[in-house]
Amino acid sequence: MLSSTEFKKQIQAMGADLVGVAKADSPLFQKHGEEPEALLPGALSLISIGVTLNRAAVCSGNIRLNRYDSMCVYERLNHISLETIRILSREGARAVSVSPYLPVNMASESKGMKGEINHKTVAAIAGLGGIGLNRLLVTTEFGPFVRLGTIVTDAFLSADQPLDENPCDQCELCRTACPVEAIQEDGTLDYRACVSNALSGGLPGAIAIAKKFIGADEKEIKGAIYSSDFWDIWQSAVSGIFYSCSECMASCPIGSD
Ligand code: B12
Repeated sequence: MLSSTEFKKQIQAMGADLVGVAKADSPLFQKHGEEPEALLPGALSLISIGVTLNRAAVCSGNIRLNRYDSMCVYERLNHISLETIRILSREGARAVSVSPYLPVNMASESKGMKGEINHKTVAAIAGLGGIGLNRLLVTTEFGPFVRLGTIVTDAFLSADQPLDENPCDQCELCRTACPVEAIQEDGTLDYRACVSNALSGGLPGAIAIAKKFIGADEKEIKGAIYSSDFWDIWQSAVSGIFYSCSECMASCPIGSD
């Protein structure tokens, strides 16, 4: 039988900055459109893991420093998830980890806009932070400067509680900072606006370039192939990191000293 406290310490020792546990049957999952049981029949617990981003890199205004930081953080999350599953397996439990970003379901209904499970929702239920106006998980210690992972297991672990108070104080700096005004007053996100800006180096950018080939002459095709946008998409494809914007995160003052 695993002790939750000891287990969390083990996960922290692997490099996690935040760890929390949510009960798979918490009514909050259903309320926010999540179904842990669909990922692992018999699921009892979800382990939420946060690894901090480097605020200096995210706020640098240099997208390559920002992306490289994310690459490293995702590698750490992958490593922690794999090792956590191995520990659980040795204890006789089953577990699956949900990718921190890709792969996601690209099928027509969600079109890549919905994770296998939403890590922010799991993290909020596991008490890591609250959902901020910027629509990110905002923690007391590090603000939104964390990337998240989730492990679903049939091991019973004692659960943490959601925070009583949301660390986001609705200061609106994220709303003002968003270059495409995607954050609405009521806290909803204009996904279309965010995607076209934040994913210009990803699939939406690739589709925009592919469309330029339709009915184009040789000169226009060459123009598209030799454009910096096309080359950036190639770079994103080989590195696996394609976000071009983090302004809603970079503008958040929470957790800075
Ligand atoms: C699809 C996706 C996107 C989409 C959609 C964004 C979104 N709001 O979900 C796009 C491409 C626009 C996007 C952009 C970004 N993303 Co993104 N994205 C994802 C991905 C792959 C799935 C998220 C998902 O399922 N969304 C579905 C929609 C419906 O969820 P939602 O808008 O958040 O709304 C739900 C919750 O907020 C919840 N909820 C609302 N209030 C409350 C209150 C409580 C108490 C609870 C429990 C739940 C809850 O209910 C809502 C309805 O289901 C996740 C990885 C993952 N598997 O979770 C990363 C992820 C959410 N992205 C992340 C980041 C950092 C970004 C960007 C900053 C880009 C960047 N530089 O990396 C921007 C930020 C945009 C923004 N302000 O939201 C991080 C967030 C980390 C954090 N601290 O929160 C994640 C978790 C990746 C990771 N592993 O860390 N992303």
